[in-house]
Amino acid sequence: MDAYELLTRNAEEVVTDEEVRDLTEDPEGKRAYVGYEPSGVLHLGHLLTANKLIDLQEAGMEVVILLADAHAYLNEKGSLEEIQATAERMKAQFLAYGLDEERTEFVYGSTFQFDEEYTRDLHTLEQATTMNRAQRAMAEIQGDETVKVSHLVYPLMQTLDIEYLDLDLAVGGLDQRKVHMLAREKLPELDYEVRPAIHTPILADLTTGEGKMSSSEGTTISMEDSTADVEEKVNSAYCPPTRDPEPDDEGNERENPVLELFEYHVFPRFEEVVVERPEEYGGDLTYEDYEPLAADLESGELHPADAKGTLATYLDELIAPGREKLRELRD
Ligand code: NAL
Repeated sequence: MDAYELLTRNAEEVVTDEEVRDLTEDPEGKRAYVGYEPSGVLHLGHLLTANKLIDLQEAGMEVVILLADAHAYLNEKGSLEEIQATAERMKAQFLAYGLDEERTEFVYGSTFQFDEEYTRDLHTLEQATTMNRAQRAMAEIQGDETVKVSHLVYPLMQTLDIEYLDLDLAVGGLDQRKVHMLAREKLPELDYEVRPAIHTPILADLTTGEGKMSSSEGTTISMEDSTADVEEKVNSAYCPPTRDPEPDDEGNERENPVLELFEYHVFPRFEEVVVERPEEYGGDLTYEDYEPLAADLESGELHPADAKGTLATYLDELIAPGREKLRELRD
């Protein structure tokens, strides 16, 4: 796979394609970043962007993971000390998941975000941005609770971080796109450069196929889950024999979350997927790509129950090293 393909596969959006193409001319040593508000346990949402980071490292890029402790504080996730303790556990799980230690740098936001020059730039950015614009940039990240001033400062700091970490590429889930668009518009006003961005999709809830998979509501899978937990969650997943399920009775859009997990979590990390079946049910099926598997589910060749059993096995293998790490940290 060439660098352009590695950077863009499974991405929902690339801003802009031309800028990302330029980057892939010579990716060796270029720096991509992703930021996370620290949380104690990684779940499939974190791991989707982590898969993209692994792609970038394979293409020769360096990855900077911003442990966004000050951002988590602004977003009311606890005291700064609590948040930092959580971040250390997060770091260990990322490495266990398969990020290349040589090509991964972890940075705490608070190590540079309280510096004088940064603070001055932040105030300049505050002058340059309307409250309405900042609020819209934050809407997808913060949800619809009461908006505090801290929630408006948050996207401005995320904008400045792109400059202060000296990065060539921003990576994030599609929920970060409005912040990245704000950054593209505002950084030049401070005479800083514009950076391209790659956005990964937001996957649907496992049980309903609706809305977005998250740890706070609905069902996701985390590094804390046992093998039995993974099996149980995947077995109760919504999995009609189609890629495009009909909307539900209230008109809510639905996805097939089992197929999404194969596409975005399993195939990028395994050379092949084997569905084990007894001879009387047709014997084992082997897939090297997502498309034939999805086609077999649609045609009836692959039964949803077999798809689920196989998915559970592969997801369990992906989270096993992180689960082990968490256990070690606890003992
Ligand atoms: C991501 C987050 C916070 C600050 C960042 C700064 C620079 C680059 C990426 C960053 C976390 C992200 C979230 N907003 O919703 O988890």
